[in-house]
Amino acid sequence: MNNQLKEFQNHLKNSKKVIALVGAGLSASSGLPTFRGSQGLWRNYNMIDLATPDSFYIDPSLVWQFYSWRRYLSLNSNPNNSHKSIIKILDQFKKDANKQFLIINQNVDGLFNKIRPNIPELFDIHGNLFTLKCTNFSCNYIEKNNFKHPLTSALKDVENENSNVTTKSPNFKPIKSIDESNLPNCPICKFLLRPGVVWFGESLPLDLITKIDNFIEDKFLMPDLILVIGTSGTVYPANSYVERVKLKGGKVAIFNTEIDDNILNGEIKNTWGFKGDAAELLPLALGDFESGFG
Ligand code: BV8
Ligand code: ZN
Repeated sequence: MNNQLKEFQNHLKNSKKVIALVGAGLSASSGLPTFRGSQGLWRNYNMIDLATPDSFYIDPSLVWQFYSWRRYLSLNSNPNNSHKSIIKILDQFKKDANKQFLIINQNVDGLFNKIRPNIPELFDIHGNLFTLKCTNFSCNYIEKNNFKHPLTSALKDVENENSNVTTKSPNFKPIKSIDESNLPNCPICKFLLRPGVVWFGESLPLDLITKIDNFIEDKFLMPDLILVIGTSGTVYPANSYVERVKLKGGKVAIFNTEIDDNILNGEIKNTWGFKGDAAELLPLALGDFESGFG
């Protein structure tokens, strides 16, 4: 780890444009389940199957109970040292007008916002659990930072049911069927509200996509480095940014509990790999940035 670390820190110190691409592994140490591996289950459902417009259309009661549980977990979790390390580095970069730092956040848990509510350099590309949107096409009601729990009394005992459910094992207790009138609905048009997250098959916020494209494709300042933290890299288009930074000559630093040996052994060009819990690794790898890594 140490010569890779020294090389990485040297490169970071001389970098002018850096992207941090973060995923569910960043919040794992805050107690939030990741999508893959054994934690990817909620009750007897694969979380990925629930995060689709079709699931919501077919069974809004089930999907709302899933998101109510995720809101409950996130409301009761705090950012960990990996979130704090990333914000610290961002603040260091912001002190230098010739430097740029961008956080591409795949997580919807709002944990960065618990450190600081509005961070212009933080792009929540998959939305946020605490944003609510109306499902009525002709109504554009949207509510941000709704931290109310439960959102309706029918959702109230979701957390009790689930608090004792380990996300590791399927839970065969029957899931309540809640009538749509008792699910969150729009204060303007009374239609059903949905979580303000991007589901599989839905496009990401176009304004963020455009800004990310411009950030990567800027001819005057190419990206020097992308930090790939706690993500399996399975979700498109988030996963495409790594290759795009490499094509621009940028280097890659992966922080993950699972890393291929060839990366760990330094066999992959322009790619460093640091294996372990991001909450422990990031303070080590980024901690002394301010002092220029001693
Ligand atoms: C789109 C919000 C087009 C909801 C999320 C076939 C092939 C390729 C692509 C596709 C395909 N079929 C469909 C697609 C596209 C699809 C996709 O990528 N599917 C995947 C599953 C194959 N993508 C989309 O649909 C996207 N939209 O393409 O639009 C379009 C254009 C125009 C018009 C219409 C459509 C939308 C994708 C967004 C989906 N929404 N989240 C919610 O959260 O409920 S994504 C969701 O899954 C999460 O937000 C997260 O981003 C993602 C999970 O990924 P990770 O974050 O990487 O988490 P994961 O659990 O996988 O991995 C955790 C990692 O952490 C692991 O590597 C683990 O080792 C590591 N780890 C664990 N603990 C730690 C750790 N590391 C460090 N420290 C630790 N302690
Ligand atoms: Zn409405």
